[in-house]
Amino acid sequence: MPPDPLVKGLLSGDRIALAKLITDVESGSPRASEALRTVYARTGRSTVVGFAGPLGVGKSSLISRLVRYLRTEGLKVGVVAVDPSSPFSGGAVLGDRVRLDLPRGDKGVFVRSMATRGQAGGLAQGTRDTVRLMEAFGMDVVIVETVGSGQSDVNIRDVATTRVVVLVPHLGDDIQSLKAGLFEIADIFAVNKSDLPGSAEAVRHLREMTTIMSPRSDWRPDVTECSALNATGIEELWKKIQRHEDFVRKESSAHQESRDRLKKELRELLQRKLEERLRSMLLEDGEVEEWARQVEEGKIDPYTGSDRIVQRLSGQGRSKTVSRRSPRLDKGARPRG
Ligand SMILES: Nc1nc2c(ncn2[C@@H]2O[C@H](COP(=O)(O)OP(=O)(O)OP(=O)(O)O)[C@@H](O)[C@H]2O)c(=O)[nH]1
Ligand SMILES: [Mg+2]
Repeated sequence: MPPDPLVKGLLSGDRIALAKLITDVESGSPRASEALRTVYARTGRSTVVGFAGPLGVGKSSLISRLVRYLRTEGLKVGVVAVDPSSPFSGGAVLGDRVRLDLPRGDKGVFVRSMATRGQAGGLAQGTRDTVRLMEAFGMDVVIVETVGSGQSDVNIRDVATTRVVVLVPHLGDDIQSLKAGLFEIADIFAVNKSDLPGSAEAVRHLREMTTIMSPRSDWRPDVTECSALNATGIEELWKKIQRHEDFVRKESSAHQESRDRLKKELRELLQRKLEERLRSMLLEDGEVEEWARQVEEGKIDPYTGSDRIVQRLSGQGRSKTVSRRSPRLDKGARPRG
């Protein structure tokens, strides 16, 4: 098959091709999976940074500052803003929430929003795929913004190699309730709004907690202070991100994490593909359809019905031709396998 011109465009830095392929990913078009297969070998080399944290702590503002800083360093940056609560994708509603403040017309930056609706393959997979397309496009850094602390549809652990959890001074009770979840995902804590009082104390408190909490790997979460408002601490944040990226490249515990990420992705993809297969068989396979009907009509119990269907799907008891005619189920008799 000749290579898709869109893929060629993507690899040669055509922004329209990138945008179109992301739309294909969202709609679950077969062209998207083909494109991803083609470019997969070119992915996995960019720095992928996830930003999470409670509502309104300044994630988008901080990302905007970081992107501007990275641009002065000559790095190309992609941003994926994930919003599970928004029903719209790429439209005005999400645009409001993301609020990225970036220079217009900069060809070295590409921003894309993702919402639940319109995600044929699920939000997590849509995010993974979009990150990969941005990597293949040639972005040095890809930043993913998610809401919440990882309990949302997209856990940034699944998509990013370095996870920044953004907090603000005086999170109060929040920090207690979030503690466990946050420590599970954070490689770096960024205490934003350091222009407000209480920042140094929050940093001290978090540092103490990082020494008490048992680490999930050899990495102890780093704590840093910044203000997106005043543009302070941004370079420091980037240095900490790089320090973690160096760690990831060297440590075997981090390699294990990357294996686990791929294992999880494979499981999720398999689940989705098998579900699709099941759905089409429920509609098209006469035998499966008949077992289903027998259950619905109360002629056989759902336990037996589901066992028979699984046997059928896994090829046991498969008849040579798929018949629209049902297996004979005499009333009251146990169906045959
Ligand atoms: N004082 C102060 N305000 C800030 C700072 N950073 C962001 N803000 C303000 O905090 C509010 C929320 O900022 P966003 O960047 O939209 O926060 P967010 O975490 O992306 O918000 P959601 O995506 O809705 O969860 C805005 O009014 C910002 O102007 C900061 O460093 N200092
Ligand atoms: Mg935001």
